[in-house]
Amino acid sequence: MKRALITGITGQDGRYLSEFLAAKGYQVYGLVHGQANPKAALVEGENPRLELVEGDLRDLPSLIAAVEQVQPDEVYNLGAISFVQLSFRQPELTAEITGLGVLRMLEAVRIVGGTQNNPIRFYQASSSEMFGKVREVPQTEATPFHPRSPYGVAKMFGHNIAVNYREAYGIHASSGILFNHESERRGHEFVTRKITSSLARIKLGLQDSISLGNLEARRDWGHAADYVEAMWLMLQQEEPGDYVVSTGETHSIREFLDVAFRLAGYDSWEPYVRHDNRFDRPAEVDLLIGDASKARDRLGWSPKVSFEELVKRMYENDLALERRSAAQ
Ligand code: NAP
Ligand code: G4F
Repeated sequence: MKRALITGITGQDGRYLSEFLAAKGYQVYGLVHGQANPKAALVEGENPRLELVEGDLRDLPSLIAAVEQVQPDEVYNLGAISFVQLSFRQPELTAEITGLGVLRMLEAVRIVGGTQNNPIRFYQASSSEMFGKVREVPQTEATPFHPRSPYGVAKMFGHNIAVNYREAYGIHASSGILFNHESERRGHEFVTRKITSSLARIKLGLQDSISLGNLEARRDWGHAADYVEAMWLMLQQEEPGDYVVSTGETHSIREFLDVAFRLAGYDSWEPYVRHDNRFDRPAEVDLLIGDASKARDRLGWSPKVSFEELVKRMYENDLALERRSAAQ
């Protein structure tokens, strides 16, 4: 039975990846940080094949201990401060966890190493946010980086250090340059979930309006359950590498609002949306659209959930959740 260690197990992607790997027959271990982390019980309850281990991406000894304890075949490094807006307010913490955390996890893998015949394979959760002020459209693995946030800068460090450990120490380290992926499990701070959960509350008469920042930004949005498959496929390749993972479609926040409000039975979202400059960013990423040809050709990967289906799933899930909590 293969063994996988996932950092960021309590996050959106960690939860989908642990279920995906368990279904493939893996014994799955998830790294949980903090004292009495309130999300630990949730993820344990969701996946009976998941075992939790303690550790923090700020603390190398705890990572070495976790890798020694688990003896994984594969490590998926998903843990991060992942909210771009927070990274502007807490840039040092972001650099510490999202940037240096990658170096620490790679060091733990290098030091513990695995067996000679079966060295540990490593996945790094890189991000389209590294493209930032985009140099070309669409973006590929060869597009130069120009990050626009402390988060993007930290991810660029993580990406480059993974490449360096691959070249310097021969570690089987792959980076997935994943474009935005959302789901029914997306954190409420991200714009898609903020819209679908607020819309569900508006529909039920529990809320009057949604306050948002920049509506013109464009993102390439897919479903997280599709994207975790690409992570796994990267680690099954003979040779490690870097892959863009995206849908190849881009939509503005306005278009997301159009689809969501139409699905909820409204003619227009404009009466319900307010601009609040607290949600504007000091520097913005205006246009993300990925070219995932390499992932399609070498991994045989393609996204299955369309933009419309993604919005529908998120809205319907939030409507059911809000109905349930209103009935209690
Ligand atoms: P997420 O929901 O924000 O999850 C982040 C995870 O990191 C959480 O489990 C969190 O644990 C953990 N974490 C935070 N600080 C930590 C620390 N000091 N030590 C150990 N773990 C820590 O993010 P996601 O959407 O699942 O994304 C997964 C990864 O992919 C992240 O690295 C993100 O930056 C990257 N990514 C995401 C997207 C996307 O669109 N979702 C796109 C490209 C790249 P607690 O919740 O318990 O604090
Ligand atoms: O949903 P967002 O916060 O996601 P963002 O910044 O694209 O980052 C996500 O995707 C990255 C991949 O490209 C990941 F690496 C990262 O970890 C994260 O998962 O914001 C999307 C867009 C931005 O342009 C933002 O300015 O929506 C705009 N926006 C407008 N109003 C808003 C809001 N974003 C948020 N969070 N809240 C608003 O009220």
